[in-house]
Amino acid sequence: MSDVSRAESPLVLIPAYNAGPSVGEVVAQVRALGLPVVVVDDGSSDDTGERATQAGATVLRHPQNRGKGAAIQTGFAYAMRCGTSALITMDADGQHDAAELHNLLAAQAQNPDSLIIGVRSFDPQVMPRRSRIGNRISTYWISLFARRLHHDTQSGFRIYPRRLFALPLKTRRFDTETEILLWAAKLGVPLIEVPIATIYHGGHRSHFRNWEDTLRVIRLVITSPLWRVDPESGAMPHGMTEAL
Ligand SMILES: Nc1nc2c(ncn2[C@@H]2O[C@H](COP(=O)(O)OP(=O)(O)OP(=O)(O)O)[C@@H](O)[C@H]2O)c(=O)[nH]1
Ligand SMILES: [Mg+2]
Repeated sequence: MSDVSRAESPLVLIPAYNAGPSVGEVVAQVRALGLPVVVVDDGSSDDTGERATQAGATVLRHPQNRGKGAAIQTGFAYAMRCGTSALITMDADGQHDAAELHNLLAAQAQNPDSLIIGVRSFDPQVMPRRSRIGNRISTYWISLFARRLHHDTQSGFRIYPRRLFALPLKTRRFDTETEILLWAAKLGVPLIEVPIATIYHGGHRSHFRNWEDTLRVIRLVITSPLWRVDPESGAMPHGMTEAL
């Protein structure tokens, strides 16, 4: 039995959209560590759902594509129903190495109420230019607005503590992971960063739409100072903590 399967088992969530060629392998690697996996198949037109099921995941399906953030929120709702104390997210395209789950889980075991983020290197040797520029700019500005230092704000390899499962999120696409970072900072949820490998496969295909998704993130970040947390109770707006 591996160290991971002996640890308290959080749930692994893999948001997936047309990830048929890679999702089965990702699920199989995580299942081999003894962790439960849920894949949110976000209206894929390929065999993403079938491949994930065959590899041992529970598959939740959106009939139409709603975005990575919407899939993460479906995962949060599922995690709350399961009573899971923490939710791990990994990408479906093989850019996260399941073997590194040990490191993230070790950090989470020592800091169970923290947000754990796998941080990639932005070294030109390992990250393509386009991604490097976007990642550097977003990490700088999001750190400024979050008022704490982040080293990789776009990484999807994370562990979310239960406190973040019911945020009043307004976004649905690639901006959701930023919205969660900003809320975590506002709520004082500690941030722990863990180095991970930077993996770009040959023939890499991104769903990130440069202009559209970047503009969404900018709009979100510049409005974030207006979001309010009740200073007395530390509660989130809309009574969201009652659901926890
Ligand atoms: N559920 C869902 N998942 C998505 C969607 N778009 C992307 N994803 C998943 O989100 C993960 C990251 O998407 P990518 O397109 O690789 O974006 P990225 O990793 O941020 O960008 P790159 O650095 O270019 O790879 C992958 O696991 C995708 O399957 C979507 O519309 N819905
Ligand atoms: Mg990717």
